Amino acid sequence: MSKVIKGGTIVTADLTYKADVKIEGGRIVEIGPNLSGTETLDATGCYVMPGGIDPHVHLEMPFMGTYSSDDFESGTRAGLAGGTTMVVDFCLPGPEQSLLEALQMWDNKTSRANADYSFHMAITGWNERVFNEMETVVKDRGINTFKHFMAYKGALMVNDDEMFASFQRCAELGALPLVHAENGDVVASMTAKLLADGNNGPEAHAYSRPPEVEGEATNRAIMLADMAGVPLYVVHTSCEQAHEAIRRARQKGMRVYGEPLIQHLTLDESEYFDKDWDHAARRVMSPPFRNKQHQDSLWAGLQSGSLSVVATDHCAFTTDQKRFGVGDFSKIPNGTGGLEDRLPMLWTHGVNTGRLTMNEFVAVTSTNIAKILNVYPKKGAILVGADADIVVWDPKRSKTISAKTQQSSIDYNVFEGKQVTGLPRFTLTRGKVAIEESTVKTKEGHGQFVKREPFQAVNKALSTWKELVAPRKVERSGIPATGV
Ligand code: DUC
Ligand code: ZN
Ligand code: ZN
Ligand code: ZN
Repeated sequence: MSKVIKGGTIVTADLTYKADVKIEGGRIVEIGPNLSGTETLDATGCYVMPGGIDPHVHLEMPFMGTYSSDDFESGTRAGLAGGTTMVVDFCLPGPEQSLLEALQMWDNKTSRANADYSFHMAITGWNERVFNEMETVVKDRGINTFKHFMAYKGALMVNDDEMFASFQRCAELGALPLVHAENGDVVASMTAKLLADGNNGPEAHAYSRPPEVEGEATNRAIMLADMAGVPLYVVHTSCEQAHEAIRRARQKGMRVYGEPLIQHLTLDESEYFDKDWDHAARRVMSPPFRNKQHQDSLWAGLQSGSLSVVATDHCAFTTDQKRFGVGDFSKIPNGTGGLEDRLPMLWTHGVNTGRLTMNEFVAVTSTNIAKILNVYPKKGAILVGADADIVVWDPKRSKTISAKTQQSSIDYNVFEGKQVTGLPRFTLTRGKVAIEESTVKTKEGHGQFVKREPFQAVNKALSTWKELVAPRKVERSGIPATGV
């Protein structure tokens, strides 16, 4: 049994050319003109691209007194409907829970996944057991990324000493640390002040976490990563202050990667001033939406390459869940959806406007993150031997985004009413057609865990200042007596 994607134009992160793609056993086996196979998928007028990889999702996540509503079944189905063929979720150990116990819980959520997935492991506390288990997580479980929350004080947040220790451990293990960069102490104090002053609506959520708290934390994490001698990945980069810190670090030669979200690129803070409480609360996420200047900065970063990846932080809560926060914005579960809409929205607002080339689109939705996560070219590539995770993209297909027709299980969509042009004709997950135009053919349980090897030591080179300040032993005489 073989399939041939016929008559399309292949678009990868570096090339655009006409060729057919032949698939067997879930992998690409041949690329070239005039191929034939048992089954043909017509790609006339379409671009054949590596499926999207969303490295930042929270499916069925226990958070703020509830669980995010999309699980691995509906979440991966939503992804496939929008051309995304792999997701990476965050495994969050609870207080006192070991990393391996938490992983067991996360494994148990995935049996109905429709597409391939992987996990990042969160470091939510620091002790000898965590230190030891990190090695097992990397070497035995194939997880080479560790997430650190610099916010969510009293819950997920780690302090600087813990984060620095974990960064050093990542360096030893060939793992990549990730940070949610917001100054959690300052957010907590601003939240308390806003509530005490009677600012309890969803707009106050945005006031409680201004761009400065993100810029400060991003810069701090970068400096600590440099001291630890490890690269750094900054999730949901939403503002110029954070982007500026990342640009500066990269300019110095540091491997620091920034990840703007499709929501921050296309929606702004005016959403919080809608008179309707539900409208604003549904858009409460951290970091919050920013103004136009910050959006321009993020687009510029994608164009110039100072920002590397577009993700979603898909963390969907229903309107009823959002209403936990009526009268106290700090109780509104933080999170928005986006898995199904990331590629169509980025194509519409990036490629169709001329801000991004098609090749840049593939780079920031798939190939760059495949390389950063060390799964390239199994994922993120149209190459012989790669997994046939492919989106056949019809640049002429349009729709109006609506909760009524989405795959996500929630009752609204933050992009409701937005027109997109550029949609999948087919989405294939390891060679299986999961989406054919608007027909969903996903198969529960098809998704597999993707193991990710640790990085080579060569991926550690950062600035060299440590040599300049290496402790130097000084022999002294004449030490004054004390306590006399
Ligand atoms: N931000 C959100 O909005 N939701 C999940 C976690 C996060 O950091
Ligand atoms: Zn976060
Ligand atoms: Zn509204
Ligand atoms: Zn997140």
